[in-house]
Amino acid sequence: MSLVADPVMPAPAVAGLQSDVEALPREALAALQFERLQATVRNAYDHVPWQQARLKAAGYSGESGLASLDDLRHLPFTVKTDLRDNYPFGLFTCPVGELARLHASSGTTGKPTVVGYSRADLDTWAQLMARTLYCAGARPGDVVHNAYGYGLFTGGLGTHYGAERLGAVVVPISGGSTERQISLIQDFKPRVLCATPSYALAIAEVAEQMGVDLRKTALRVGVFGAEPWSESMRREIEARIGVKAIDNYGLSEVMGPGVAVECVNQDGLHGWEDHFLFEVVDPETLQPVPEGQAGELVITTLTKQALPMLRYRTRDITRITTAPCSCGRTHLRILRVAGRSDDMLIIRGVNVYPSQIEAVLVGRPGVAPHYQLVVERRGKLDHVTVEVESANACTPDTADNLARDVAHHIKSLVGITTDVRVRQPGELPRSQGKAVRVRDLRPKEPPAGTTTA
Ligand code: DLL
Repeated sequence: MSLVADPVMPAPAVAGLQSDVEALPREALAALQFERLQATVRNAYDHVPWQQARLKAAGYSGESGLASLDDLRHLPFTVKTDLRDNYPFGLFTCPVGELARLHASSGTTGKPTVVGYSRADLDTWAQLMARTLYCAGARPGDVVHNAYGYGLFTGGLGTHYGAERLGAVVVPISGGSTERQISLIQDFKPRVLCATPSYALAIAEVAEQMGVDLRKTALRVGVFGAEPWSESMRREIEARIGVKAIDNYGLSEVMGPGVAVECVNQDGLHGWEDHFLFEVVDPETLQPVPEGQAGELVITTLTKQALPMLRYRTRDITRITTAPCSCGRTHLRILRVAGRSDDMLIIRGVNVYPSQIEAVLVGRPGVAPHYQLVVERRGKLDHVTVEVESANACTPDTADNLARDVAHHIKSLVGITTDVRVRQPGELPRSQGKAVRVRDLRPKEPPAGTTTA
C-alpha cells in the first residue's frame, strides 16, 4: 500500500489508526502538503479571476509557482466578507452546473456564505469524515444516530456521508422532535451519537423527564461539535449519557465537519494535515505566533477543487501543538477552540469567551447546565447578566443565595463582575442545533463611513 493512500478501512498500519497517512512522518507530510499547495494555488489562479488578481498583486506568478511551503505566508488571507462580496458563485473554479452540491451558512447579517463541492470534493469529504468518525471511536457496523441538522448546514449531510463511507448504519434523524429521538435511541440501539453538545444535553434532559436512563442504552461514543463547549460540559454530557464525548471541529468555508477531531486521548483535535494547512496568527498583526501560543486559526485547503480556500481567517482562537500523541497519529493537534474572536466580550478590560463562563456554571451544585449571557452597555462600559437555571424549583431566598454563589465563582475564576439572574427549571430556551449563548442588547455600531451626528 502506498504511504499516502487513504482507502477507507484498510488493515491499520498502526493499531487504532484508519490508514497509513495518519501516521506519516512529519517531513513526508510537509512534502505532500507542498505538492498539494502548489496545485491548489495554481487551480485558484487559473480558474478564479478574483484569486488571480490578488495572487498577482502578492507577487505570485502561475509559471514560477511557490518556492517552498514557507511561501504560504506571502499569500493573501481570505475572510468571510470575500465570500459575501463574490456572492453567490464568484469564487468557484468552474460553472455551477459542474458542481454536485451547494451548502450555505446563514450568518447574522446580509447574504449567506455559499460553498460549493464537486463530485471529487464530496468524495474527499466523505473519506475525511469517515476517518474523523473512526478516530472518535465509531466502527463499521455501528448504528450512528445523526442529530446534526440536515439541510444547508454542513453538519447533517457531512456526518451522514462520512458514516456511510465508514460502513456504519446512519439514522438521519436531524435536530428536533426530541422525544422521538429518545424512543429511536432505545429501539435502534445506536452506539454513536452525533449532535451539537448543547443539543446532546437537551436530549439528556428530555430522556430524564421521560424516565429513560441513556446510560443504559447502547450509546458509547459521542461526536460533538459545531459550537464552543467547555470541559465542564464534556463531563456533564459523559455523566448523563454514558458516552465518551469527542470534540469535532470544522467549518463550511473550508469543508464542513471533518477538519479536526480528538482521538480517544481527548487531548487536542488532530487536524488532517494531508488535506489542510493550519497556521495560527496574531489577529492584530496577522503574523504567525510561535507554536503553543494562542491566536487566530488560519486554514488553507489542499485538496478542494471547486472552492480552493487560501489562508482562510476562521476567527476561531486556539493553539496548536505538533508534540507526538500516544495514539500514533502524527497530525498536529488544535487545542479546544474556546470561542470566536467575534464572540469575545470585553468586560472592564477583561477578555471573556462565553465558554469560560460555561465552565464555571456547568456542574455547580444547584445549577442546571443551561445559560444565556445578556450583554448591555451601561454608560461607556459593557455589562453582563448571567441567566442561569436552578436545578430544582427554588424560592426567592434560595435563588438569591444561588445567584450570589455563582457571581462569586465567576468573579474568582474568570475575573469579571456579573449580575446573576436565577431562573426556574425549564425557563431558558433549549438548543436544537447551535445554542444561542449571548443576547447582545448593545446599540449596533453604525456601518463604517457613516456619521451619527
Ligand atoms: O459548524 C461545521 C461542523 C458541523 C463542525 C458539525 C462540527 C460538527 P459552520 O456552521 O460553518 O460549520 O460553523 C463553523 O463553528 O468557525 C467555529 O466557530 C464553530 N465550531 C465548529 N466546531 C467547533 C468546535 C460547522 N468543535 C464555526 N469547537 C467555526 C468550537 C466550533 N467551535
